[in-house]
Amino acid sequence: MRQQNLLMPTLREVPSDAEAVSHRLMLRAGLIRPLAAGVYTYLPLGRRALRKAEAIVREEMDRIGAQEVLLPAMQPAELWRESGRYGVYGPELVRLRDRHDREFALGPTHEEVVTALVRDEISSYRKLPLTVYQIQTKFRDERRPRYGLLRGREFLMKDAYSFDTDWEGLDATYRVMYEAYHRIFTRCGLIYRAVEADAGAIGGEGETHEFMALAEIGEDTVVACSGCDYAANLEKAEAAVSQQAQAGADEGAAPPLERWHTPDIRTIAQLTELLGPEASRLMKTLLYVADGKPVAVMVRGADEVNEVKVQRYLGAEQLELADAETVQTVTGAPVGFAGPVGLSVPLLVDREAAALSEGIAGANERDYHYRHVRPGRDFALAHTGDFREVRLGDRCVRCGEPLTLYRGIEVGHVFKLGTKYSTALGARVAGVSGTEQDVIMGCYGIGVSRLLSAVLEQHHDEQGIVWPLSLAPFYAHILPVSITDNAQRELAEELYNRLQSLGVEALLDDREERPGVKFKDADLIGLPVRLVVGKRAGERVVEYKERQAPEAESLAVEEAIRRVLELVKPSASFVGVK
Ligand code: 9G3
Repeated sequence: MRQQNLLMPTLREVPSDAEAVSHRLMLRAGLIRPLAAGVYTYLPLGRRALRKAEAIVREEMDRIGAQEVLLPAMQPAELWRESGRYGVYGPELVRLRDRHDREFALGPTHEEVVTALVRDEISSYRKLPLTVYQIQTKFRDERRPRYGLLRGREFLMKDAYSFDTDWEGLDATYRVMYEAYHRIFTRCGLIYRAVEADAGAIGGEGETHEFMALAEIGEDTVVACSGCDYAANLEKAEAAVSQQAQAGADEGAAPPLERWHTPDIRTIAQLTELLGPEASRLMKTLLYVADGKPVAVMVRGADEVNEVKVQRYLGAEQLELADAETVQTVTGAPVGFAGPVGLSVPLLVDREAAALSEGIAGANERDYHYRHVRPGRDFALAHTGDFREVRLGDRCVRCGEPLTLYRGIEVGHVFKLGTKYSTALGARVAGVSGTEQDVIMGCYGIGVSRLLSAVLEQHHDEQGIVWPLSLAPFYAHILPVSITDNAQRELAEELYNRLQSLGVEALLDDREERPGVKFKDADLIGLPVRLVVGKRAGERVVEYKERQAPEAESLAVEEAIRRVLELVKPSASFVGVK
């Protein structure tokens, strides 16, 4: 490709509304342009990199025998009504009416569509197991699209769906898909972790894992053990129970409950300040509304409530913090004085808080707390469990070693769905014995466009993008220092033609620009290797520099070509995999 013609509008200035480094780089290097919030145009460089990511995904899906299909984006609302999800998703589900006023959704995912396909086309167990996949644009009207392709409203996803006749079959399919995901993310040059996850609204009856690319900008938090391979999304992660909680509340009698006048002490911080070392005995009670019903959750003062764990325990569809008015109504006191004693709503107590022999808690009365609150004596321990958020300093539930926490970008998510959709939509097969049975499903997603952003979050430096070979839009960047110098232009053209004919995708910077501009742009778009044709063109000597090498090397053009092939060939041919 000749750069003079290439549609690659680079920017010197960093767009102010782009907070993520990958978003800034994609805008500056001319990979994407915004059309609307969370809606992007892929310019040639961005499209080429996206195609490389697709090719890797496609190859690994084909390798495990998944069959590529292309499902419609326009989905009849009836399907979503049959699955019961039409009402579950609010404004995030893009809805439209066709010319006959029939209701449709623009597909955010395709469980309903693909289950209906299997229902209509497959009736015998002999056709199973079956896995189909697509690489297709999804629509989710995010309230706050941000960080460029990291959270868009229209994005590219590979979504696969598996259909088995029994759970053992699903377990096998899941494992094969899981391994394929490892190959995909490794080939994309990502640093990532597979973590145990929470199935969230998709439901499903089995395990689920997320593939998290490590990046500070990531919206997810990963908990990983330093001593074993335990790793989980913070939403689901659990820590070892503390010694004290293991020992259980010591049976020693606690002093009697004592009301304590605490005028205008409303926050845990103020209480912690006031209590000094006694703050370790703080009992923090928060009021929530779960599917419209108030519920209280108590954790120790220094802990945070893990709302996903609470929601899962309650089996609630919706869970949100109670507003001030509800707190007043339920506890009889304004926010800041809620406590477990005398509560009229269900109380979930984290096992670490339940293990306190005595504690300080709100008295459910303005300006009053209780001291010497004893779990089990002063309030019932009807619901104790793991309701706290894991935090730094906790120990691994498996091996007891310290846990570490870091930010991650969810680039993949695999689920064992079970029969949630096949039962709802009637996808059944006649089993071996002729009995009808609902097919057992799994679903497996990769955010292909999000993957590009995750790669750039991990592969850049001060000067710009540093493409991993596998995703680079071009491999070799040929820069004649002066395009008006005949010797330089001719040698650059020769290099360009020879590399192209050797199957190395090359970009020739044939612009009449100052050398400094060419070098800056080359560093910004970050192709793997740069070949500069300068003053020594007459001797057929060029400068060879890999994007991350500190220095360039002067090489005879034949040697330079050999080095490019050595660097690029193994990854340039997708067809054969070693
Ligand atoms: C919706 C809307 C947003 C959604 C969903 C449905 C996420 C929804 C979960 C999944 C599960 C898997 C197959 C590929 C891998 C992920 N956001 N999910 O179901 F209507 Cl508006 O998509 N689907």
